[in-house]
Amino acid sequence: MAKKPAPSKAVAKPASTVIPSDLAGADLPGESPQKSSPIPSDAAVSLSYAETQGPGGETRQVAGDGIPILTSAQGIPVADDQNSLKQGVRGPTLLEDAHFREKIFHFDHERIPERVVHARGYGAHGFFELTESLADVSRADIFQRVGERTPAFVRFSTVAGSKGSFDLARDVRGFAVKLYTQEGNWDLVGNNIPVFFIQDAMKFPDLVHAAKPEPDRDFPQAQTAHDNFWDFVSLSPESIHMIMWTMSDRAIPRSFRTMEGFGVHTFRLLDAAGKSTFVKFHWKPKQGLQSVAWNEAVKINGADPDFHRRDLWDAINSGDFPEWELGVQLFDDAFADSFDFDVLDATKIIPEELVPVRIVGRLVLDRVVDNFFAETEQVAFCTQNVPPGIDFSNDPLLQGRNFSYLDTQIKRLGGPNFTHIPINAPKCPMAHFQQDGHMAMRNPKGRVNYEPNSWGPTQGGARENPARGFSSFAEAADGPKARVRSESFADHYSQARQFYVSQTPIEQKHIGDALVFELSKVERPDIRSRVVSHLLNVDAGLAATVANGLGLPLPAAAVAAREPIVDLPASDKLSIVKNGPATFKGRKLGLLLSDGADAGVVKALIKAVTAEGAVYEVIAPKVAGVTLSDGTTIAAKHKVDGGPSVLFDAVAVVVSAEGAALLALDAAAKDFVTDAFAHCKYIGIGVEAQPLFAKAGIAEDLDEACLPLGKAADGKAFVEAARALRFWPRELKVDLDAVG
Ligand code: HDD
Repeated sequence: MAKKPAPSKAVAKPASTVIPSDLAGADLPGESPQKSSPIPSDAAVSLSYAETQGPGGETRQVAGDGIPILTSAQGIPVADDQNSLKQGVRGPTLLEDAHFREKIFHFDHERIPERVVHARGYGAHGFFELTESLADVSRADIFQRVGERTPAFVRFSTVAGSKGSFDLARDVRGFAVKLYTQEGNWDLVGNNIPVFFIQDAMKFPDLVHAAKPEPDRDFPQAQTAHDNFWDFVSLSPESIHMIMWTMSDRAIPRSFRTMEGFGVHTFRLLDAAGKSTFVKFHWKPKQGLQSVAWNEAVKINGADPDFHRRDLWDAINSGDFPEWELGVQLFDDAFADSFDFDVLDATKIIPEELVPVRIVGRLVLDRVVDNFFAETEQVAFCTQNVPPGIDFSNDPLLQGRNFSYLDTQIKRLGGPNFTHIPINAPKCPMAHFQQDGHMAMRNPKGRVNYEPNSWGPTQGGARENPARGFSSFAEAADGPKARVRSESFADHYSQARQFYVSQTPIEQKHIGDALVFELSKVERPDIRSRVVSHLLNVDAGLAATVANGLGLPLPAAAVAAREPIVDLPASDKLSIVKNGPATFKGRKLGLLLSDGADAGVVKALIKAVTAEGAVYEVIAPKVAGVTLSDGTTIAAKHKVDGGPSVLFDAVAVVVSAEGAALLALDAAAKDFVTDAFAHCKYIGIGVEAQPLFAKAGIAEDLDEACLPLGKAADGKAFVEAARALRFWPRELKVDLDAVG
């Protein structure tokens, strides 16, 4: 039994309020205790306390000493937030303790259900600016006035992992954009891949069940490298085109900022007369496309599971605002009828060579969220949110989504009033007669809550407007009611092949490597073999590589529902490498330093990196930093084992002879250089750094992407070389799969 405290302690107030004396009463940012007079004119109340504003502009009660007073959610000032109310010093806690009960009750309810897919996401605010009018084809207000800006919120996400999973999963990325237009919210809920796994929404629960952790064991988390996923794929040939994309480096992007976004489905634009033009939406990153290497992704997940969200947060906060162009592919019925595939089939693209992408605007993300939960977690995207001038096609995947998203938001956010949450509320005027329900925050005022009514425009409220209101394309539909898949959806391999042949050799190698990696995690040989049987319909070389990588006899090709077209032309736009950036701007250099490092070289390198519009982070034996050869000190961002090279686009090692000898003893420092080398990065090497490379075992292998940093001028040359981002020819020397 615990010892009874001495009586003197029992009566004294325990010293449990731990505000350091030097902070008590300090003016924290945004909390200046100046008095304001917010008393509404209709409330002749005299306050017994002063008021001040918190960081979000919220009013706070202020004590005589100027410190804001903690209150309960009911506004009742709190005397003690450290101890629950007890009967006797060591007695039971009392049910009467309203402050305790409120605090714990609220905490117990802090979580809402995570999204069933796309649970892990990260959002930011920005704007869309129209750069070319689409008034010729759409009456949508957002497309009318060049130069006009529309507020936007974007949420990027992975698909399969839970909310607490890691950013560099091999996965599709969500690219969901909410545009607060003057005629209502437009949600373009897309992905970073322009096709999808399935053609009919009926299959979505099966796809997602198969991809998520297996239900009995609840693993593997956030990965498709397991039997259930590949079993589903091997039995669903419609997914093979998407598989080519997810096994490519598109599924391991360097950053949200270096991904494309796609609306995926064919939508319609409608002009004022109701004339329809088909459209596909594209977001093209100004930063260029870039991905990481798979071995690197695996290590990033351990070193910094928040790699992508941190990258976006840092870029926006440093003023390096990511930007995408909005492109549209416009086409009419005649094109749709002549195209080799069905434009309603979400497993198909329309190559840009056939229908060029017309750039009509730009999306800029320039503000991080104030609060992750309030904004990123509570944002509710719904594919059915489209303003007048935009409409759906009959894509059966899109049609199913239009039901699913509203349903899921009601489940997730707990009721029909999720549009009252600021992140979801339109920024244009609204008027309707919907009312009540959980958490209703703005029921319409007045007596009239129905229409038609005869109370006149002021009291009676808003009226429908056939001219301005949303109208659907007057599409005629006929035919027997049936559960069918159109014959025009039957080709599953031709565009998979087109994607594969559009890749550079290194990208093709990565697709083969990814398939071998994933299928090597599949326990059942028959599933592995069935996947290869589909690959044979895509590309014989790829199928042979994968079969060889698995040590598997080549099976017979799967029977194709429709004979694949094998000579679709390659499309350069499908390659990441061919659409990479031209500069090192927005990238990050990892600079490994030691005490005594050559100050001239370090300073010149930093200057060159900064001039390029890139950033750098210093890695050092101690996080306090290093003292350079000229006596200047420079702070480090990471201690060596906390800043592995996988976190950087390129690395440089500038150390003194003693520093090199010290680091050569350290496994993390050796990993730093061997990983940078294995991941085909550009490496800058100071003159004294050689012993580290020698001890790491790569001194003999250094190639033309390992550049000397001997004099100040070398810094600029190094940064210019690193614009190429990766030196892929090296991979053929550092990877068994390249030779095996
Ligand atoms: Fe979905 C979320 C994208 C097919 C059902 N989906 C969700 C998000 C994105 C996509 C980006 C996350 C939105 C956010 O950040 O909050 N989904 C797609 C794309 C698809 C697709 C590009 C195919 C072209 N989705 C799809 C189908 C269904 C769903 C066929 C169901 C019939 N998707 C959902 C959902 C989610 C969702 C269950 C989970 C959370 C949410 O909606 O808000 O309703």
